[in-house]
Amino acid sequence: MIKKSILGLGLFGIVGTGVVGIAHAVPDGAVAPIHLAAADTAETSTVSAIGVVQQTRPEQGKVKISHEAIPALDWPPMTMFFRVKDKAVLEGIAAGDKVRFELEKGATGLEITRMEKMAK
Ligand SMILES: [Cu+2]
Repeated sequence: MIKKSILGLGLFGIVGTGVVGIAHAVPDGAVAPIHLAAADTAETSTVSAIGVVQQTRPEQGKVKISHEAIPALDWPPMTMFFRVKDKAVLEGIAAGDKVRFELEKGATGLEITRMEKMAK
């Protein structure tokens, strides 16, 4: 089952209106700098998702994941690159791992802040 948690309502209000659609229009490998017209409040919104790692590029701070649907973002299942907040997030993670990860809205868009392996 997909577990999701949303801390705060900010993400809904900001990316729930189609901004994430832009992220998904980006070709494989590219990371779009998405400007989110966020409020001044330094509110943190976190979304959890599950997927299977396809490729890690720690030196680029990126990871390719076939993720399950993410209802909180209105995303269907797909394979895509995500940016990680810190390459340490990818430590111990390899292609083929099933992972649960957390997405946060950073200065330039969504990025993965945490990732943990799940039992297969
Ligand atoms: Cu996606």
